[in-house]
Amino acid sequence: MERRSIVVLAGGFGGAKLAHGMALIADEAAIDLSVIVNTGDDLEVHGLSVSPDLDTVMYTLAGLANTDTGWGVRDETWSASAMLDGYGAPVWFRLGDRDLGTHIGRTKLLRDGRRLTDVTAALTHGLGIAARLLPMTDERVRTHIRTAEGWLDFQEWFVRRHHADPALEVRFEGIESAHPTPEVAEAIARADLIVFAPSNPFVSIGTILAVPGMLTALMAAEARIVAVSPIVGGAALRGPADQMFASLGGESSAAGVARHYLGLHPGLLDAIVIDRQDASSAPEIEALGLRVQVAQTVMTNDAERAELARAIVSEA
Ligand code: FO1
Repeated sequence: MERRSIVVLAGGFGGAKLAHGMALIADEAAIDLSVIVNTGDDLEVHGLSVSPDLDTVMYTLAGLANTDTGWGVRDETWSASAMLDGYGAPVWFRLGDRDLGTHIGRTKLLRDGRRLTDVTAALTHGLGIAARLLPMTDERVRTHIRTAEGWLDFQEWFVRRHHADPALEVRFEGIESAHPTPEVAEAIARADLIVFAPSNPFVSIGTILAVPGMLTALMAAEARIVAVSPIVGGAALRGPADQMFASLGGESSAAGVARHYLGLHPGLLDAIVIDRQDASSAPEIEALGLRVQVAQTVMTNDAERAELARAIVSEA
């Protein structure tokens, strides 16, 4: 079988699960997998560079993910955090002891002048991951959310305030100076299929698409582009995507997701995968000019991750 290049655009939780499904079928389906990951959630904590979405995808692909929290490493301990708390350092953004090793390693390599892309390659190599994990850009981009209280850093809004404040506006600080990396541009150009993971359309996939040149690269690609709806039965499986449709505009539904992406660029998508629960909205989405595939998009175990990946790869 000829090998196929699959490119997945991903945020954290949903993106990691789908990327893992692709990795599970990589041998049987002869897939070379590249995952382009949102870095707008990145932050500095205790002087360390933390890349939450890259790490969620990385730990998931390495079989190290903490499935209780949905972020961080499994079998985690919290001794360093307890010490920091004792020193009066803010610990609302919790870094476990094992996770700290990643951030120390990343920060050292970045301070040595290496690009985030190369640092990520070194970390994934260290964990024995076969897929290519590609930060969307090597430049610093930081997502900010405007609320009734004013502008908040992404993690301040998401973690510290539990994304309870309605998001009134989103901005990506630094995005004007960002570029897709050569590795990202090359992966998109030679892809056989490009997949938008069931991640947040505003602050995960939306951040990646906001990198100047990204939409142009995607539109120029020969590959078909397929989105997986992160909205099932009108609600986000996890996180604030549904609330964000309500406060930023649009409809929290599979059709709303399709309209959102087509609103960024007409013709951006060729197809959308929606959950069985939303099967009745297929005609409405087909009327937008998209092919619709109905599948089980809720992934509760490895078999369901692999099954969804197989369904998506059939779109190539
Ligand atoms: N999410 C939380 O809800 N609470 C935390 O304390 C927290 C710490 C954390 C540390 C490292 C990391 O890689 C992720 C972490 N996350 C935490 C998850 C993360 O902030 C969000 O889930 C993503 O940014 C949204 O995709």
